[in-house]
Amino acid sequence: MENILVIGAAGQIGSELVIALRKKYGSENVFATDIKQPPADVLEGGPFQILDVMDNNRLIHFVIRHKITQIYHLAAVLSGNAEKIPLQAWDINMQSLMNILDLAKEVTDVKRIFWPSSIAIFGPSTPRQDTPQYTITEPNTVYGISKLAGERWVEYYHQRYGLDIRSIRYPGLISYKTEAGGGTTDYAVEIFYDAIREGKYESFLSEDTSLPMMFMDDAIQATIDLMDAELEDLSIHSSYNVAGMSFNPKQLAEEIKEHIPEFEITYKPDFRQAIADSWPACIDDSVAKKDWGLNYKYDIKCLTKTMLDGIKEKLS
Ligand code: AKB
Repeated sequence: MENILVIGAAGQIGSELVIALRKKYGSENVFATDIKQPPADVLEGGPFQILDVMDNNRLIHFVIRHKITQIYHLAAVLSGNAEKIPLQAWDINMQSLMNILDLAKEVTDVKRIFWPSSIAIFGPSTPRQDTPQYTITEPNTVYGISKLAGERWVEYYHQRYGLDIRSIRYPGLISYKTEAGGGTTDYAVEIFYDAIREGKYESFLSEDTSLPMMFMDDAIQATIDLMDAELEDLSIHSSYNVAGMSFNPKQLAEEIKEHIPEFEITYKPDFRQAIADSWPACIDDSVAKKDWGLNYKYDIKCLTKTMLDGIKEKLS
């Protein structure tokens, strides 16, 4: 039997992952935690506790008391926000990961960990098209530096202590349940809300800025598939490239216009443009496909319809 701890359960990924894990493992066996209150279905659908991953003592007690066997550590300061508070973001992103890794080394019940990395580990010197699994990684953002350092530590703990830690380099994640907070790819969520509420959107990225993106259902499925894979099938112990789909703000706006013909988009790039320009436009995810069967259900058309329908229902 698995006892699962999700850290960051009120966030964009956590609030949907908790629901999927509870379906798979049983509501009582998935412990949702965060420093803030999660959506009602997470709060009411199983155990939830306020827990700060930076509070190492409480974290260790929690893991021992609940005989935790798997940890999903999703708490992080994202790229845009991290540029506003660089040292604090570095501290939160790194110290929280080190707390988990060191705990898992000592508490033998913990058998498997998931920790998300990001396309942010790549930088301006990385090839932008079909970015390979192994390539130049010279990120120039605090978030990217923290994720790259995290990947190195994750692999180190695997090699040195035999820990089973699994990771995906998530592209921009798009969902309507919980709004994203402080990322560079957030435009691709905001645009849907503004299209429905205002009929227009001012994009903080230029019209031709292509980035890899993924609908949340595909991201949750990929996470679960990677965590279910046999350890011996995994050739990567840092983090797997995952591509999703690639599009730019102009292409997304055109898709939205298919549903809302009067929708208008304008462009006013801000500091996040430089971050986006340093990231890949599209990713080569062949290693993940080969090792654990990564696949996707959503393309830009399906994503657009699902987002518009989902937000309309949520707002009504
Ligand atoms: C961000 O934009 O910071 C995140 C990411 C790509 O990791 N969505």
